[in-house]
Amino acid sequence: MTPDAKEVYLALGSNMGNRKQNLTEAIAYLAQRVRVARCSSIYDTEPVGNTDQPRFLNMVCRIYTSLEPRALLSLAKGIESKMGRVFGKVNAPRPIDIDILIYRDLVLNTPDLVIPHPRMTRRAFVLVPLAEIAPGLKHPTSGKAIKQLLSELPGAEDIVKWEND
Ligand code: PH2
Ligand code: MG
Ligand code: MG
Repeated sequence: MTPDAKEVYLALGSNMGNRKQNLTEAIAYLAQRVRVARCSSIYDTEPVGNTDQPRFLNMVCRIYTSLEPRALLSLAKGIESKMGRVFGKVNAPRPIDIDILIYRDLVLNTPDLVIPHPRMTRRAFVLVPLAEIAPGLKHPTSGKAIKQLLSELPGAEDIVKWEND
């Protein structure tokens, strides 16, 4: 590992096309540029927000990278475009969405990039897989461990471990 590699958590989601294959392909693209250390199980999740769209497959990965946050965001957006994501419509179905959840202990508030991800503490489709691989990880702004944040969720989201399509 390069000495300046940072521990970063990414969320991956797909609700268009072959969802499993899309996750696998996105991880392969990521692995060309960063070290993908560990990924969670895959979860089949009901759409949150715009509920009038297909169910998602979601997972999270711990990666190590020396890319700065903005460069990592560009990498993620580049992979999303390469995989056929059309930008413009907010919360429309997408073959792949790659979000930066946590970048070490960094707190960043800019118009186009907010870290930690501003909605992660409210979303079971993020916290369930994240608690699987990093239960004791401290969320930088709340100071709470991931498993604590998960225990505080109302638990209304429908999330099942994914077996097959
Ligand atoms: N992503 C969204 C909005 N809603 N719902 C689920 N279940 N999974 C997602 O990845 C997701 C969502 C915006 O990025
Ligand atoms: Mg997202
Ligand atoms: Mg996104």
